[in-house]
Amino acid sequence: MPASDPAAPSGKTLRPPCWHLVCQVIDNFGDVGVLWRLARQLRDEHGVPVRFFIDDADALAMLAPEALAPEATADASTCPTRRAPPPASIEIRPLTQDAPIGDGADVVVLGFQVRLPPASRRAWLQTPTTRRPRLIQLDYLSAEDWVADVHGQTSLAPDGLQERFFYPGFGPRTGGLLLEHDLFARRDHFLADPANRLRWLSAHGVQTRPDELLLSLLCYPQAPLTALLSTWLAQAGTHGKPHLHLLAPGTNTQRHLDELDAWIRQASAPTCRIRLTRLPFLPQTEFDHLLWSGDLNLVRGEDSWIRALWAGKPWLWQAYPQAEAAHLDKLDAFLTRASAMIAAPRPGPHDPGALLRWQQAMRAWNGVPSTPMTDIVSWMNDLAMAGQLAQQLCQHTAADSSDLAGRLIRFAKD
Ligand code: TRH
Repeated sequence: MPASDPAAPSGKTLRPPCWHLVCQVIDNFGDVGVLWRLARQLRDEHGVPVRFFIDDADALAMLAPEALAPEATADASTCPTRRAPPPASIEIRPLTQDAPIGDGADVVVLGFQVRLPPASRRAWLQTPTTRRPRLIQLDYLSAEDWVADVHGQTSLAPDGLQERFFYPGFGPRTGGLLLEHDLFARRDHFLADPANRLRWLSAHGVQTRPDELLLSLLCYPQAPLTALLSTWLAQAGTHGKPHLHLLAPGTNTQRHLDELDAWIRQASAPTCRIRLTRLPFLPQTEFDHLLWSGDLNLVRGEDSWIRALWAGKPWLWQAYPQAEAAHLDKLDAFLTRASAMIAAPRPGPHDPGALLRWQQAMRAWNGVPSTPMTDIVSWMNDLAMAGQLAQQLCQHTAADSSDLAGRLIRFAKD
């Protein structure tokens, strides 16, 4: 595993540092979603050639159909070289026990606690220390305080394998959050003309009716969806705007969605004021458009959470359910951080009531005991204020916590 020498003698072509990203799909789409987004940003904004090792090509194919085009998977024994132009590339490789991870790489990013396969580990240990690629463990996102304490720590295994831990997070002492440099410009351009939204929705099979409130939904089966809808129908269903729910597909949510569909047809017909549309699985590059099109977005996990935050529309997040309700600590940590950000003396209107309603709605959506569904309905009843709050949160978070890819590159050079 000879690591490359990007600092070639003067007069020779300099090869930009080559990165290997290693992705094991544990469940759903968060692991591949985060790593693929990172790979794209490294390539597009930093000109870094990437080799992407993944154990589940089908998951990647759904998220990024273009990634598995023949040129992306063509065999190559060295890291792709970048000349300007053409731009750097992302090559896809299967993640197997003998995958040549680290071979020719300057940096290896292991996603979400993946272990380096034994063959790569042996090769790494046999390489002279000065020529070893840097090994970085990219961990899960959390808003908890301990993240700033562990971010950047090194672990040295008894056999000499050394890894550094990179923790995404909120605030300057963490790894930050993924945010493309042009995301807000693209979002604002899309939102500037309402025709963009209608065009995008119709291109994805969604027919809206005038005055309908669009709610996009990506959630885990534990989400109290039918309870929320009954409460909404009981409290506000006969007045106010009718709903169109855009249901994003997710392997775990299919049964849930079938039940919901049946429930809506049975419970509220013929006066039903909720329509459902099942969306096809969108390429990741289209997922933001869904969130920009929603009047409110219900998201989950890790990547869609942050995309909803950047969309600046009213949103609720469902934390990935964990044993012993550990996810509720994560939710609390985020809500506490959000309060601090909103309360900090910065320009813009500040309505403590809106913050409180949003926090209560978020708790109810995550099943915190003794939080009634009416808390979500109250939040939904003032979407103008919820939108203002969402925009403030987006701006403050971007100022404090972007941009993960740039921070990761500096971290790797460190
Ligand atoms: O899918 P998620 O629930 O993913 C995860 C996993 O459960 C993982 O194990 C866990 O550790 C992590 O959450 C916290 O939710 P997430 O993170 O929002 O990922 C979804 C990704 O899929 C995101 O990148 C957006 C993308 N996506 C599309 O591109 N198109 C689609 O149509 C949909 C529904 C999602």
